[in-house]
Amino acid sequence: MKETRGNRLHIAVLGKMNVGKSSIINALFKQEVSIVSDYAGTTTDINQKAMELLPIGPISIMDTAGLDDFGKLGEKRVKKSLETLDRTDVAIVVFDYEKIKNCDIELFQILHKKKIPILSIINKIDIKKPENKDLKFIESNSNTVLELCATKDKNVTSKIKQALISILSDEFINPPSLLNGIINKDDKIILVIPIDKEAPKGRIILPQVQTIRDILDNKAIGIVCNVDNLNKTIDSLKTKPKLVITDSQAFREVSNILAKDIQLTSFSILFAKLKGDLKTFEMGANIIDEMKDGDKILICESCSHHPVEDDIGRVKIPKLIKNYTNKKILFEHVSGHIFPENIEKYKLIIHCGACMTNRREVLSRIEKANECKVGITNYGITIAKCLNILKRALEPFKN
Ligand SMILES: Nc1nc2c(ncn2[C@@H]2O[C@H](COP(=O)(O)OP(=O)(O)OP(=O)(O)O)[C@@H](O)[C@H]2O)c(=O)[nH]1
Ligand code: SF4
Ligand SMILES: [Mg+2]
Repeated sequence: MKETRGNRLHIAVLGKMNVGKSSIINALFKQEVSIVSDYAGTTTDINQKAMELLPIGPISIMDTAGLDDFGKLGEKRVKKSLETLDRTDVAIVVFDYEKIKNCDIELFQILHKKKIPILSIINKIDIKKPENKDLKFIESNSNTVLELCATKDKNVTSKIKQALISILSDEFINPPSLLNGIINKDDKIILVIPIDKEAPKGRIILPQVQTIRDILDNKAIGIVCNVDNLNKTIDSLKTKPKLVITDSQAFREVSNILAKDIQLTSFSILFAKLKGDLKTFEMGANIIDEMKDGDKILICESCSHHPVEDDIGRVKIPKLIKNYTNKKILFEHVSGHIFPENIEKYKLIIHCGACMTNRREVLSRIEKANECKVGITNYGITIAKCLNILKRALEPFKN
């Protein structure tokens, strides 16, 4: 789906001349977005580029002219740089070892007044750090501070993404709704909810409740059924449903029953989108194709629910992967807010649906996995992959 300019997270990169603003942008995207030179005043106009910054999503980055530019032309440039703040969602303020100037103090004042979250970056730490009192001043005025060397640091992208994830407002971290952009008013949506031994007595689980609420919020029509009466349900409709959402456990059966022209996905995949990032999770699931004997997979559960017989993370997923790959794969499990430091030893991390945690935590884990070059995916995507229906299950999100 094409994002409008208004939905993009707008990031302004500001600071004095020559501190390395353009170098940081180039290091963040690993490409030459902006011209860099040792001449103070290289960037003379706003350089605004629309980019994709996974797992955060579509962003618009604004490189600006230095705030200590001088002369008639310089003052005009400073004015233009500060005008970006009217459309800025988060500011990256760059410093090097040079002393704080009035323009830095004024910038912080404007940002505080506009309530714009601030990531301050102290650049060129390969040369030296600013004085302690300046460091303290920067820290006390920022939401978070990073120390970097834009020209040599290998992890600039990951460090900046982690920092952004930690300070962005919920509005940018959480997608507007579960089914946003997928369903429209009056669409018929069938929900397949098998009542098996894992289903809690007398109620339905949170992802299903949330999906029903989302269907109602979108003024669409929700129809709930079992796998056994899915065919009868479809036959009873005058027009075909826009989408069928099934519990992952019934994915194979539902996929076999449904005509190919009816879109199908699972609750778990909806939650992969809501709580994580579909593109990253799809790439992660495709790593299953490359698995070799002895490779390790970390199963990561966000809460320590009581493991039941046939538990999805401990029994079902390992079994599915074993059948799909025919390899001897080793599985380890963690639960709760624990996320191991040394994830490099894993070939893949499979995250649960994360219904009891927030997207910020999952995004932060995705970024840690990216940093260590370890694949990451989630339960629903893994199940669809191992049942050879991932392409179909992701189709509704690709329109
Ligand atoms: N040693 C060192 N040099 C750096 C670092 N980051 C940037 N530079 C150098 O600093 C100079 C200025 O970098 P730019 O990225 O053009 O700085 P800028 O803030 O965009 O500058 P203006 O556009 O002129 O305001 C260039 O020569 C860069 O190569 C760093 O971390 N360490
Ligand atoms: S947070 Fe994860 S482990 Fe806990 S119930 Fe939800 S999907 Fe299962
Ligand atoms: Mg520049």
